[in-house]
Amino acid sequence: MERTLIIVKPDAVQRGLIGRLLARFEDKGLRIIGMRLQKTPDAIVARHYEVHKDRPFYKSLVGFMTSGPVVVAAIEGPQAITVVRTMLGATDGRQAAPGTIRGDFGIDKQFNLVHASDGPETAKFELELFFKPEELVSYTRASDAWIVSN
Ligand code: FUP
Repeated sequence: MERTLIIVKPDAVQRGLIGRLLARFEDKGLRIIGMRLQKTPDAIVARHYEVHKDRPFYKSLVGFMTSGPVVVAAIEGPQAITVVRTMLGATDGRQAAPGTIRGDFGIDKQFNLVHASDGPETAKFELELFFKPEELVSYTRASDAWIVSN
């Protein structure tokens, strides 16, 4: 089992896509173990995107990510980090394959709907940045027995 962090970005919230996007993760068999709607403080977004701080798009990206509410969620499942990244598709909606979230819902690089952690270390860092330990809930669903065989 792995845990990963997703952010339903401001463009997706403004477009009324929260439910449809979260449903994709539930449909896949992944479990939401923490979730919150929030306006993210500049300092948190700056830490989250610190790796990009010298890139030309950084200022615009931070402005976008703090422009309105987002939904942050912790998601659990077998190889969840890779599975969720695959579900997102390429960064730019114009290149993202049909069937992926960005391929199906977007046509832009910045307005690309959902963020997800890109590896185990990033997932740990981002989960700790957005959630206190007690905000993550360990549980199983009745359906889990029919989603993962062993
Ligand atoms: P991803 O891992 O697919 O979310 O993309 P990156 O970590 O490479 O980039 C983080 C975010 O920066 C992207 F979601 C969108 C934004 N970005 C731009 O706006 N312009 C770029 O050229 C590259 C990334």
